[in-house]
This record gives sequence, structure tokens and C-alpha cells, in this order.
Amino acid sequence: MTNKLQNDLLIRAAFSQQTERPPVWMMRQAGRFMKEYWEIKNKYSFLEMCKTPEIAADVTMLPVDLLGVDAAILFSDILVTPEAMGGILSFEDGVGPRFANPVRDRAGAEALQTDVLPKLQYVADAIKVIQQRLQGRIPLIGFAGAPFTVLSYLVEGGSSKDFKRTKLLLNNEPELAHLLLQKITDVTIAYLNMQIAAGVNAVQLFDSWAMALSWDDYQHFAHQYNTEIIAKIDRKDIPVISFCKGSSVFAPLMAEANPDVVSVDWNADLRQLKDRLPQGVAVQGNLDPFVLYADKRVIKTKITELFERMRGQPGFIFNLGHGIMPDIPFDHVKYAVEVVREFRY
Ligand code: 1CP
Repeated sequence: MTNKLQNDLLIRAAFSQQTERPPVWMMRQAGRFMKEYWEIKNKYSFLEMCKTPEIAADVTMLPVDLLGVDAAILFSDILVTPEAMGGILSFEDGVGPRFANPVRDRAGAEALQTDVLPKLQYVADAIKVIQQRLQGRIPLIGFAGAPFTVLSYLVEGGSSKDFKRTKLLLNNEPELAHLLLQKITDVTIAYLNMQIAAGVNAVQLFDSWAMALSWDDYQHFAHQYNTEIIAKIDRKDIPVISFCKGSSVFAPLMAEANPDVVSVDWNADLRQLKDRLPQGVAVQGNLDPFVLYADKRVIKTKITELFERMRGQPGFIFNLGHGIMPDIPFDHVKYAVEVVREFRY
């Protein structure tokens, strides 16, 4: 698949090969900041969009056609795996994700199923439709949530500001936490391998809320499982990108888990961070997404500063430190992509 890509900048940068400019894509590029997204979203629920391959493909293609990014990312969500395991999931406007049956005890943990690939077949189907549409123009990134982040939604029953119940579980009932994390890990490995078999060209593991953890807890409850997932992915020529909020602190541990790329939040000096990682580990990031609210001249200056810092470094993918916010003006996002595309090392 990969060697047939017309634009393989992302793959080459992920494998720390020289590129003529950094590749660009943005987390949450297929989302609410686009009026074309709303035209679809107004007709279907979010889960209907995820579960209907033609619609998931339509949304995946929006930023490809409208922004000119160097990679597409599958339109789906990290919470489709816990849903398949038995979580009763809904997405309400203005509220975000909700599990009606949060997992808080051993019976709840034991009830979760792990043999769930048949229920996720719609994702494999969507990948095939997207690849037909992409025709090898750019790579398609598949993804999954990392076990700790997925666990937090199952335990809290939705989004959380402080992860109080999750941390209570880790502290008071670590064996139960490990039982849950291992079940999520097993599903995640099978799920990412299903995506690879269906044709994705790269995969990203999202540990969005790892920054809530102490160094020791990150090792016990996140790193160990992320390492197992990365070791058991059928990688072939598929680069693996590891993302977390908190990477400014955890990057050295993230690199130990052996991904091809560490995706970095905006707190870190990307060059200094990269210099501390082992040779051959690429970095992705790390513009503060709030910069995209600012005037275009500021957007250009901040991107140029980042590129000057990374000049001469093979193994750099431009992205944001976290996802695009829904109210960022579309033309600012488009402009940022243009600035990257015009840059030459
Ligand atoms: O109402 C709507 O329009 C739905 C909004 C939406 C969208 C567009 C959600 C609900 N998820 C998504 C798509 C999505 N989610 C993608 C698609 C590809 C892309 O364009 O990037 C991806 C990769 C995700 C992954 C995801 N979902 C993460 C990890 C990435 C990150 O931002 O940290 C997380 C944490 C979620 C959970 C989630 N999904 C949606 C919401 C509102 C949330 C909650 C976020 C929170 O708890 O604050």
C-alpha cells in the first residue's frame, strides 16, 4: 500500500527519512470547525456517522479536499471500542460522550466483552471506502484510544475534569484497574490489526488524558499497556504514532514503548525534546491550537519559528499540540496548512 502512495511525506517523516518540507495534518481536522461537517452532522447522529461507512468516508474526505492536508484520518472515535465491549454510549450535543452503565466494580469489569471485532466491522468497511476515494493520493491514518484514556471514560461515565473516580480506582483497587486495562488492551490490539488489514497506512494511539497521572502511575497504568499494544501491532511498513497530553513530561517513556513517532503537546520545546529521544524516533506537533484563533500574520510567524527550530531534523511531522477547537475560523486552519505547504527546508 505505502509504496503506491503519490504523496508519502508523512510516511517518510515518520520513519525519520529526509523530506523536502514537513508533512501537515491536524488532530480533529474532520470536525466541527467546518460548515460542511455541520451539513452532514445536522442530518445524522454522531454514532450514525461513525457507523455508516459512506458517511464516515464523506467526513474523512472533507479536510482532504478542503484543506489539502498530507494525511487523512479515519472519521471515528476512540469510544467505539468500549461501546463494542458493552458500554451504552451516547453523544449529546453540548454534553459530549456519556456511558449509561459506567464500570465501577468487578461485576461491571467482568461483564465487558473482548471478542468484539465483528461489532466493529463497520470501521473496516469505512477504511475500504475511504481508500477507494483516496486512490493513493495521501496516507490514511487509523487510530485507537490508549487503555488508560479509554478506561477513564468507562469509569467516569463520560468526560471528566479531574478524573477523580478513575484515580480512586487506581489507588484503592489496582487489581480491578489492571483487569480492565488488560481487557481494553486486548481489544485495542485486535482492533488496530483489523484496521491495518483493512488498509490504513499509519496508526495513532491517543492517550489524551495521560497528563492526569503521576510518573509512577503513568508507568503502571498507561506505559505498560501502550508498550504491549505497540509490540503486538502488525506493523510491517505502517508507522505507529503515540500521542498524549503530558508528552512534555512522558516523552522519554513514550519512546521506550517503541513507536516510530512521539506526538508532542505544546508545552515542550520540540527541538530540545527531540534531541533527548533516541535516534530514529520522529516527533509530531506541536503548535498551540489557540494560535489558530490569532491573526494570520501571527499564525505564519509561529509556524515559521517552529520550522526554524526543527530545520535540519529529519523526522518531523507538523501538527497541533492537541485537536482543533470547533470555533476556530476555517480560513485560519486553511491558511496554516498553506504556510506549511509553501515551506522548504
Ligand atoms: O458532536 C459532534 O459533532 C461530535 C464531535 C466529535 C468528533 C468530530 C467527537 C465527539 N469525536 C469526533 C471525531 C474524532 N474523535 C476523531 C476523528 C478524526 C479527526 O478529525 O481527528 C478522532 C481522532 C477522535 C478521537 C477522540 N475522541 C479523542 C482523542 C483525541 C483528542 O482530542 O484527545 C477523545 C478524547 C475523544 C472523546 C470524545 N469524542 C467526542 C467528544 C466530544 C469527546 C470528549 C472529549 C473530552 O472528553 O473532552
